Amino acid sequence: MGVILHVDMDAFYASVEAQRRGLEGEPLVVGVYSGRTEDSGAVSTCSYEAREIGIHAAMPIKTAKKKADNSDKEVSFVPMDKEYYDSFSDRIQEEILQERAEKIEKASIDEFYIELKTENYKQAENVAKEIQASIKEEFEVTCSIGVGPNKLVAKIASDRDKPEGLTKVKPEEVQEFMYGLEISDIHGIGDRTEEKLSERGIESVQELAEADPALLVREFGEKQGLKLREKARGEDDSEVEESQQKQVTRITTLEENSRNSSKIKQVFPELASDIIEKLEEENMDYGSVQLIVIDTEIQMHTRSTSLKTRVRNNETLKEKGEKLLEEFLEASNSTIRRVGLRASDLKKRKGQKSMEQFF
Ligand code: DGT
Ligand code: CA
Repeated sequence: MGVILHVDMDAFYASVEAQRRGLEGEPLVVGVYSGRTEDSGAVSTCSYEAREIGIHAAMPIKTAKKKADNSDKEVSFVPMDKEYYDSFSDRIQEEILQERAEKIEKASIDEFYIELKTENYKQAENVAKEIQASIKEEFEVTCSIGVGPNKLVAKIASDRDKPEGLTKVKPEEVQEFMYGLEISDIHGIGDRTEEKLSERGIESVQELAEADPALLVREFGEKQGLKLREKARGEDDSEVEESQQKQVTRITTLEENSRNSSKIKQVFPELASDIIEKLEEENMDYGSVQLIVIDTEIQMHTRSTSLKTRVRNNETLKEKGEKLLEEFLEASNSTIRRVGLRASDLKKRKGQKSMEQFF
């Protein structure tokens, strides 16, 4: 296995919103508003500048606003726009990370594991620096990266120095690195487990790494007991799993807001052929079609349908999209502002490549 990188975006939703609104370097809070009253809801995440005045994820918006009032800074509150962050994340993956990875796994909306071909840590560190610089230049947001011999160590390392950190742990440094942590720094060891360990006199990572396996097995069962000890030793043999569930989406804004299906459908041929072009490039077939509708209230609606077999064909995409549109308009009285199609449940086509790629 080559060296593993774990890339974790800094204050992700907040950084994306700051970039979008030209508010970089300022306190900004992304809220999930429940809509009951103007301020009901919770903080999804916030910029590091907002963290400095005591605001944090999951805090009620009301509390966050009080903190903002008590500081001398101007704090921006913006609503969460998950779809936008999703496509931002996909673009970072497609435009920056993919080409540098031997294998890549999207672990969450803002976290990626990358397996490199190289076994050389200096080279791996350079790739990490390059990724940080490119993301900053192309997308105007930052990330922290951990470099290590496996996913476990790389992930913990990416957390050590945030924002814009780069932490490298070579195989011969793993023990020292792990022993410098608290048990709670190790991902996947929860509060309950930590408590149980503490009851058994195991309070440090070193104590866990050197614990009697028989005792751990007795307490936590064979599988989990041994796993805990391995984690404390920084051992992890899990693979970087290339995600198969990719999708290709194209959305467009209508010339004018509409509920007229034959008018709306006019944009489908172009959306479909853009999607098919991308699938050609990737040599992939799709097994599911989605319609995406954004109404005049900026609400997003989706409808989807699965196919019996995977295909890569323009007509099916268009026809399924049209059918979903008819159904949507029948069931809803929204007026449509933007419309999109998505091909998902994708799979690489086996066998020969398309003629175009062949030549
Ligand atoms: P970081 O990694 O400490 O620099 O900060 P974030 O904001 O990137 O935090 P992370 O990596 O734990 O989560 C990634 C994104 O997931 C974050 O930007 C917003 C979202 N998120 C995290 N926690 C919550 C939460 O409690 N509620 C909601 N709605 N979203 C959350
Ligand atoms: Ca993050």
